[in-house]
Amino acid sequence: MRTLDSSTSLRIAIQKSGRLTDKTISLLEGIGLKFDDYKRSLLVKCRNFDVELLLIRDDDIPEYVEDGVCDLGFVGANTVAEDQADVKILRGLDYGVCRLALAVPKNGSIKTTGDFEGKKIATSYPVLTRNYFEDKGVKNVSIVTLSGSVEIAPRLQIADAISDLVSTGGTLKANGLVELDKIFDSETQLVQTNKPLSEGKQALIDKMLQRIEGHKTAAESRYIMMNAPEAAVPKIKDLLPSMKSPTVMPLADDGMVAVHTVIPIDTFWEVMEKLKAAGASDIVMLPIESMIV
Ligand code: PRT
Ligand code: ZN
Repeated sequence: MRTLDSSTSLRIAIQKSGRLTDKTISLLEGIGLKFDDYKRSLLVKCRNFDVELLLIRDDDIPEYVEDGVCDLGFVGANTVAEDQADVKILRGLDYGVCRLALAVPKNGSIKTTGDFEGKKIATSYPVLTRNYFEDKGVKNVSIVTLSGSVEIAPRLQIADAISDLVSTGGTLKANGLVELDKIFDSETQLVQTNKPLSEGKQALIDKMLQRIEGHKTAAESRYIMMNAPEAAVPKIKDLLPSMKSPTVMPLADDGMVAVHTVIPIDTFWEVMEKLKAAGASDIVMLPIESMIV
């Protein structure tokens, strides 16, 4: 284990190969960090920042960050919570979204949480599962800890029910299981070590956080352009849920203008129909790479 903060590079732990890998890399690239082939090496230097990536199993990330071996980590909230890791959660990132859920055989005898008294439950998340039953006041539950293929445990009669991560629900369905309750909501988190960091590293982390915020805002926004009669501009301005006043530019045709602005993506279709009714035409929506408001 390295001496704390002896390295000048900001070291970031990410999952080597799994559900979070590509999205984490594309987020890092999206905020301007450049890497050479990250699939071939365990430790990858960033080409344009004093950053290096350590590619490891997701289960190891909370501990590496807690111990200060890595300064930052991108990892599921489920893993951080299960490990009860002593790390600082900087922010949630809306990918790797899933939930830890309690599931039972479809036509079995367990219908409510109270029915778990004296039952066996298979899971890879013994801590979160035990906490859940303690909170519900169900004391007599045996937890069978499995590292994978948890969904098959009831059919093998290893357990009466399971608690496992669910995203689409397809795996539960395919195994004749139904969700009874949600134990924990999860998404990917950016976590930081609680060990002291140099000013330089902290400044780099702050810069990354600001860029992540800009990247997220950009992903949720669209650049919208339209043409309209000058007389329609006041009405169009009222309709636009833009963050700033729109740009209005004269067109070659007399009395016509172009209106440009940025709007939240979820308002686009509703707003577009109203803009058209207000006299706008040639409405174009474009994705935005990144933005700092
Ligand atoms: O090798 P390593 O240990 O790094 O990887 P891993 O196999 O432990 O993890 P991986 O890549 O499967 O998952 C990494 C992280 O992705 C998890 O810790 C969660 O934070 C997040 N995540 C998001 C999920 C899912 N969605 C998910 N659906 N992790 C696992 N699943 C599994 C679940 O366990 C079940 O088997 O997918 C199945 C259910 O999916 P649905 O869509 O059928 O409901
Ligand atoms: Zn894992």
